[in-house]
Amino acid sequence: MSIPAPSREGLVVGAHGRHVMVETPERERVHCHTRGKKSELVVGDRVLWQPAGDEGVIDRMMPRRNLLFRQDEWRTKSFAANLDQLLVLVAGEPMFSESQLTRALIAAAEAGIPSVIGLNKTDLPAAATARERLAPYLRMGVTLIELALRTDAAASRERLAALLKGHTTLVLGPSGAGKSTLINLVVPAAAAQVGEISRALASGRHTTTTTTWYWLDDDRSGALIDSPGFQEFGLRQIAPERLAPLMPDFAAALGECRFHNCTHRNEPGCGVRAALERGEISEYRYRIYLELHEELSQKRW
Ligand SMILES: Nc1nc2c(ncn2[C@@H]2O[C@H](COP(=O)(O)OP(=O)(O)O)[C@@H](O)[C@H]2O)c(=O)[nH]1
Ligand SMILES: [Mg+2]
Ligand SMILES: [Zn+2]
Repeated sequence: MSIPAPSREGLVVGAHGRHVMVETPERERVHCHTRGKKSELVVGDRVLWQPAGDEGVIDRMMPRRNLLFRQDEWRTKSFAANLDQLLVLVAGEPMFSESQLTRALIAAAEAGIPSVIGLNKTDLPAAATARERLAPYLRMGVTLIELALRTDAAASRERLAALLKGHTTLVLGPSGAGKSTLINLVVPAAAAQVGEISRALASGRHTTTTTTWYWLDDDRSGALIDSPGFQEFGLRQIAPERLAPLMPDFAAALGECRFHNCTHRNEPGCGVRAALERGEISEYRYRIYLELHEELSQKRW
């Protein structure tokens, strides 16, 4: 009678279908498979696995601390699990979409993950407009760090080091904001780290289309996760009445609403609308709220 080998611990640093790259506490990387047809595993997951020849088989996933995901009408897409923080990287050129930024912040708030906004390309004139657009976010307590990743690399690296040290950080942002520049600036041998995973998982030539884990240094005292999918940021997982509590500027005004089930659209005695009148909630944020409320109130299938 053979005794089953004890399970070993591991961290998911790459996932592609049923193929999962697991890193062991001894820093070995093992190509693992999941038993089922589909894998729920995402980068950042902790797992128990068993060796099977040169490769491994996943036994199970450890409980998650959190999971950041997006959900549209048709499907759910996960970014990563067990995150300490989200860094949303934006720029004035190309000018970021405030709606996308808001969606990311709401999804992170729902998942219980703190967010930081990084404004890149502060060397460009368009940064002034970007700063104005970001003012409401600063007022509501979001941390903003200013960066010029290409033109002032040294100062940017220093600011990022303080933010990233000892944490697992997911970086999201629109195309062109400077995510690749950021990763190449703070991750030693970034190309090598991603190459190794994508070769093993055969996840295609387009390495940026998959979520990637990067250690910040040899001590593994922190990690960055680069993930695509900022564009279509569906929030269907959130009930419409959960929206306002997840938006800090709205949440601050909720106590003033006359009706406890106020939707903040046209009810009398609405604290949110009063805050809007007083300029404490920006018109743009209010418009995004109405849009999202409408979107999330549509029939679910
Ligand atoms: N002017 C300026 N350009 C930058 C800065 N950082 C990155 N870029 C440029 O912005 C473009 C997009 O950067 P990239 O890192 O590829 O963005 P990604 O699409 O988010 O990965 C590249 O041409 C970069 O050289 C910066 O601080 N200032
Ligand atoms: Mg890129
Ligand atoms: Zn209200």
